[in-house]
Amino acid sequence: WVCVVCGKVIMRKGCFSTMCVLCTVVATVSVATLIGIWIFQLLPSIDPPAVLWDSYRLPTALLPDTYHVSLWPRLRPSPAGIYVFTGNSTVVFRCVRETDLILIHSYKLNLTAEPTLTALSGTPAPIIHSTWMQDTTQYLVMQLNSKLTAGESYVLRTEFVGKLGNDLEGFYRTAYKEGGVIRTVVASKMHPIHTRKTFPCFDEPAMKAVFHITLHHDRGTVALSNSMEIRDKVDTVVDGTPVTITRFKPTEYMSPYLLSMFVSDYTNVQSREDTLVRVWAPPGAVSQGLCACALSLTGRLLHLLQDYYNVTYPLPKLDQVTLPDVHYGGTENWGLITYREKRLFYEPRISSNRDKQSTATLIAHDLGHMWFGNLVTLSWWNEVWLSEGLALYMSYLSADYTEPNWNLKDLIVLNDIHRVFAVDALASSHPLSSKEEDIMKPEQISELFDTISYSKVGLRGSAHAQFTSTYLQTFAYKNTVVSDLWDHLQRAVDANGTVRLPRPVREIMDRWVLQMGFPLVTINTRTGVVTQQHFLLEPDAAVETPSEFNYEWIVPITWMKSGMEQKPDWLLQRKIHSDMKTVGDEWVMLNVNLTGYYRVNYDSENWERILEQLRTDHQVIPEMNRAQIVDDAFNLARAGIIPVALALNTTVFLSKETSYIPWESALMNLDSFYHTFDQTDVCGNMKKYFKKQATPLFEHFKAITPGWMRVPAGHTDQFDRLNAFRVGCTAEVDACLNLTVSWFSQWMEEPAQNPVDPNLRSTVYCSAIAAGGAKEWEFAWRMFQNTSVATEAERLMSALACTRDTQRLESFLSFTLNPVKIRKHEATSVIVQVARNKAGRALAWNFVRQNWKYIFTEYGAGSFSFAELIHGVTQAFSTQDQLDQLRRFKEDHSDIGFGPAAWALELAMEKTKANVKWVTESQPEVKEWLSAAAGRA
Ligand SMILES: *[C@@H]1O[C@H](CO)[C@@H](O)[C@H](O)[C@H]1NC(C)=O
Ligand SMILES: *[C@@H]1O[C@H](CO)[C@@H](O)[C@H](O)[C@H]1NC(C)=O
Ligand SMILES: *[C@@H]1O[C@H](CO)[C@@H](O)[C@H](O)[C@H]1NC(C)=O
Ligand SMILES: *[C@@H]1O[C@H](CO)[C@@H](O)[C@H](O)[C@H]1NC(C)=O
Ligand SMILES: *[C@@H]1O[C@H](CO)[C@@H](O)[C@H](O)[C@H]1NC(C)=O
Ligand SMILES: *[C@H]1O[C@@H](CO)[C@H](O)[C@@H](O)[C@@H]1NC(C)=O
Ligand SMILES: [Zn+2]
Repeated sequence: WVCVVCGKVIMRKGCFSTMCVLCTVVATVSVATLIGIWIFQLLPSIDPPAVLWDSYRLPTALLPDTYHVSLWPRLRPSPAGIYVFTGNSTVVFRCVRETDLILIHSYKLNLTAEPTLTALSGTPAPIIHSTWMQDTTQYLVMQLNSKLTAGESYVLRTEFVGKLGNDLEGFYRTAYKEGGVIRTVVASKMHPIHTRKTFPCFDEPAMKAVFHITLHHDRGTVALSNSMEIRDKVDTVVDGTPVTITRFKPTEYMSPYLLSMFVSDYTNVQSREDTLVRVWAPPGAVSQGLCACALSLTGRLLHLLQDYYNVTYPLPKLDQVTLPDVHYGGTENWGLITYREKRLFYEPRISSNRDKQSTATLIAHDLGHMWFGNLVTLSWWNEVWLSEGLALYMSYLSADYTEPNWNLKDLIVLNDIHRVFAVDALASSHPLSSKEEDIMKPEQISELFDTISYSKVGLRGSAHAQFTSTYLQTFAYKNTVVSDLWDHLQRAVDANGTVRLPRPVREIMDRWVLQMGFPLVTINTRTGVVTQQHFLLEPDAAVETPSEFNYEWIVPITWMKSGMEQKPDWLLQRKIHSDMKTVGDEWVMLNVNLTGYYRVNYDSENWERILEQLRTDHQVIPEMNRAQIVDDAFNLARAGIIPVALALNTTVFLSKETSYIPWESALMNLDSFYHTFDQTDVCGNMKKYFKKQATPLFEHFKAITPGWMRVPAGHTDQFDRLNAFRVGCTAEVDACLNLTVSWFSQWMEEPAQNPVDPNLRSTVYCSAIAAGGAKEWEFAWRMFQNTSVATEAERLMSALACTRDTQRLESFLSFTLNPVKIRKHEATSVIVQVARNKAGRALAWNFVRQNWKYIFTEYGAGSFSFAELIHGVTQAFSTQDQLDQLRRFKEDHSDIGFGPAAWALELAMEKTKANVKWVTESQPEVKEWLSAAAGRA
């Protein structure tokens, strides 16, 4: 991120002026807030349980040192017809406080022998008097006949059998198809609390230990784990079954959730410098070269991160494997990262630029976790946003380094900040950090991760290598709490000498982290008075979360005046500041380049001056702020703070705008505006206005890329071109529609020769299918089933939802209940895509209502993102009737519940309520504005 005060950035060197520190700091928060949406279940305080095994947190009397774990996944069903794995585990733990009770996490495991306990020293150990499973808190409990001695170490051995399900959690099985043959793969996802489903363990992030893993697996398959395999693999026969036994070197000292195991017949591509890097995939994918891009990116990123942090990657190897079924992007297991395959594969002829960008940022994110998260781990899940935030910041920073022309640091505004703003402006939002005791139960921990899609989180800040490096070095192999980071930041500030912060770092940060939401800063240019207030999309909404800071923030104010002149920056520390010397006839603009996490409002004269500047020469205002002005205005209008006509006025300059970022921001706002109002009588004029604004952009790019045939060199220029095309087709510019139809029919005539530029494909497919009929749809469906390239499949799948034929949409929806047609992890996406189509909105909603029970009980959270589903399906709700339906939906299904979607449902109701109010109140004004605009056309 470009830090304003320091001007240029500065990839390697930190900058430590006051404002830069604040940039970092405030930026941390912005992500952070998004991550804060994980943390929603604020519970009444829990009474201390009467017995230890009723507590969701482990007692600290026993601390693990090492584990030896031996597992055997069985790829043929047991006589009872279920898939299982068998195993045994030995854990050495220290007793730090005497106790006659052993509590160790274990869930859904059946013991196949009595656990045995011995003392490491050889002296007699207490006898295990009784053993039972405590399912609510997920413990294996062992009551001893006498106490363990403080200072002694003990060895506990267990033997067990567990289910090798296809639920994508813990140790599980999945399959991929190649050359028409289905092959089984055994994978794992322990993060955040599934290690306990694999073997009994102290399953909390602060319970770090060294793990020695051994895997029994079918001959001819390859087994992988976090550390390097030991060379002398053994082929043997156990219980009449031929197997290979692979042992792995001891892992680093690490949290149990970072474990990973993988058994497959995959092959790999590899490179070796200091670290052996391998990318594993099905043999066909590897031989097609789909992993080459990931391999080369990984090598470069690993280098960069080690230099940047000045901390070596501690393992001798880094494996990355692709999985066909997962709904997350990647999981940062130390030394064995797993990815969703379509996010990792890259095929130059078929993948778009956006695919490449997403691969680079994803790898960078998970590599960033090798330090933030794996080497240094947050003590408890309530503060997990910090490692996510830092990993995210690093993902942009380092992806930006590998692809300097991509402008990634600016794109973060679109990708992340706007999304965070949207959620965090609701009264039902939540602070970033919750209290440790509020996140206790397994469901709560899972929910933290369920509502986020890792790729959506963003973090900005100025370069911060200096203090992150000392932070990492100080806390390597340890656990931290967030205040450790503030202390480090404070020390860095103090050590610099030239920097003076008006308040301690922690005091500034607490306001951003411990209270939800963000400020709206208002400047009155006539009086020079600057104020801040908690910004709420629905100002009358009751905010139930109290804040000890009274919703006051310490806000870094950056600003510019006409002619790009930049003034010294300062901190808004109170609700009111009455002395900003800006009075004059020139326009004033705050939050230059959106370095601060706040929205801005002005007095009407200043708004008018800014609009005038946009009309006459919009490029005087930085791109990022052109985007932000539109976004702020629409949100302020929704909150009833400014007239909706003013928000619409901020879109007038678009007819001259050709840059990607402002257009993308405007599109997001206009799109949601359009969907909110498309059930009213302003619809026709709105379409006309949009078409009028979009046509020049379409024509501009058509001209500079003769007939859309030339791909511009710059990354954002390519996005620009794509956007222009998309805008053109969305606005139904005839030239655009004709082009898509003709390309698509060319393709239908010669399916082996797809004439469409990969970057334009999503738009072309969607618009051709919308315009076409059964023939086009069937063709796309066939291509969808036949393609082996995941990104192409995804494009086709989205496009299938674009048809206007409601019967077809209905049957497409029903396919989501049949995993043979639509894989489980794609189901959410299909339903949401259908809901985005105006013709499918009601169908998708009915479908979710009717099938909720089935969806909820049949598809585990591992394959279905319930929160995303609710959010996606209700996004355009804006009528009283829809609000009533939402309420009824909540009542009707209270018996089975909503799991991780419960909060999404609350947000949906709040947002719908705000929409209803907005549409009702502003419709006449919108109508008048649009008919005047149509008149001007
Ligand atoms: C705003 O960001 C742009 C693009 O990153 C940069 O070129 C420009 O210098 C920045 N403006 C200021 C005032 O920092
Ligand atoms: C302190 O910060 C300034 C301004 O960012 C920087 O130029 C200087 O090198 C820093 N000094 C030290 C000792 O880190
Ligand atoms: C564990 O035991 C229960 C109860 O006997 C049984 O239903 C379940 O199938 C067993 N699980 C495994 C993986 O064997
Ligand atoms: C890297 O860290 C080492 C200590 O581990 C330190 O001596 C060295 O100065 C650091 N290098 C840089 C460039 O900060
Ligand atoms: C919007 O722009 C029109 C035309 O320039 C102007 O007449 C009107 O006052 C503006 N409305 C607001 C609320 O700014
Ligand atoms: C775990 O126990 C050892 C002996 O201590 C056996 O040699 C292993 O075969 C066994 N592992 C499994 C998976 O059963
Ligand atoms: Zn992450």
